[in-house]
Amino acid sequence: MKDTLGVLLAGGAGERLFPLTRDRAKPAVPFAGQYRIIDITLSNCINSDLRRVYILTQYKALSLNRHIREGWGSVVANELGDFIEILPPMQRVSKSWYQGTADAVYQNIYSIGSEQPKYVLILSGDHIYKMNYALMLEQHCETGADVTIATLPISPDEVAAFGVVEVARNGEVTGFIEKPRETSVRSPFTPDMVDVSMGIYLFNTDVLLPELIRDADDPKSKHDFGHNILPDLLGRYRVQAYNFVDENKQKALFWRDVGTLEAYYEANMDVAGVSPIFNLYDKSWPMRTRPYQYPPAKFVFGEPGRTGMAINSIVSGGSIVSGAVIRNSVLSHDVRVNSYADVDSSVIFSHVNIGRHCRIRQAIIDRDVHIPDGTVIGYDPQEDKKNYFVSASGLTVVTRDYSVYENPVS
Ligand code: ADQ
Ligand code: ADP
Repeated sequence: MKDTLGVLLAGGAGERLFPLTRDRAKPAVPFAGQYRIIDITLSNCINSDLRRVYILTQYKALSLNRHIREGWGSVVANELGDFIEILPPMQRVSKSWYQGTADAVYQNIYSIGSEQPKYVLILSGDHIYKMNYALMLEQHCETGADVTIATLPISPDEVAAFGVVEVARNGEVTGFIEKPRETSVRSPFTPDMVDVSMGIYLFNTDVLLPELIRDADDPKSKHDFGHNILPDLLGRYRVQAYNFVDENKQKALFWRDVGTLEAYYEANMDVAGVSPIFNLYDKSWPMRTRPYQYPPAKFVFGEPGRTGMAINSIVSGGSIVSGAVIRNSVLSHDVRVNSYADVDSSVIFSHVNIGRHCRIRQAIIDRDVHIPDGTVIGYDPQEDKKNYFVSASGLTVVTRDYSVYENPVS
């Protein structure tokens, strides 16, 4: 891994996570209470002993920058040549903003080249999974590949959101189609499934850099890895698939692109559950984040006879649940939930105050929102639509500007 440089793409607009990405980049969206989504991939890097990582940002990066600087800047020792560092768009190569993912990497080609890595691992900032990239590198070296694409088998109904990878029995990639509406391609390893790209690519540097330059000169290109770079490699280079499956090589390991509100919500519900698929308490694969100096979470009787409690829930430091009941929910730092309130199946960000007698269900409440006493959220979608953002699947999202602060329901 010493010869590998990580390049983490963290600049997408995150439109499908709106309104949570209205004021922040998708990788900076809070996850599982005390983390940000990007912490999961960065933890994978550290756990895999990948110690040189550039993070490419572009969109609303202020809170992401702050998080990386305060949380990750000192995790690796710069004096040893290791770093986890944000590369903001510098417009060194071209005068425009990044056109696509390949352009984002191309525009940082000098910074990448100056590190002289043998391999470059391209990663995304919006995935929830535990992966040892060293195993991918091991396979890459063993097979003598020029490029290795991480893949996993999914159902054919879901291919429209992914790059479909056609793989031969020996693991060689023979076709790549970005986000087709449907496909007749099937996995050679997992019956009736389709191997798709996880958006994780390991390149020999001496293949990546010339390919990026070639793509940059192509006026017809969208400058995107999935649309242009990967399909164009086939036939010219040896491209292998790294199948992200269990030891029996049958079942896909857990991996989620949390780029939609529904996927993001489900991933939070999973970690709060009794037996989560994505276990944060797994000591063999620790998850890191920025250290916060909050006091411990506290649960107190509120009004006489009212027990403050939380079950099947994650409650982060600084929060106080006073005479309220929290079920199946995730609370970030410094949340207050007051007497007679009932919070069920919801994700509550930092510094939220939930007033007395509030009933909140299937909701995501963004940071700093003050919910007045008696507010009901998540029980009547038509009513919720008047004040908040309601997703297609019926999740209610309350953000600062949608706050009921000046428009109490009760
Ligand atoms: P998507 O995730 O839809 O598909 P994209 O929106 O390009 O692809 O995002 C990939 C990553 O790059 C994200 O982390 C995003 O934030 C970041 N990004 C996007 N535009 C960027 C820019 N201009 N500058 C910097 N970063 C940027 C991709 C692949 C599919 C694959 C899925 C798996 O294209 O083939 O199946 O990932 O989720
Ligand atoms: P996060 O919850 O992601 O940490 P921050 O509170 O750090 O978000 O916000 C990131 C930046 O965006 C801050 O400078 C903040 O002032 C700004 N910001 C957040 N919400 C709004 C808003 N509704 N209007 C204008 N600026 C905002």
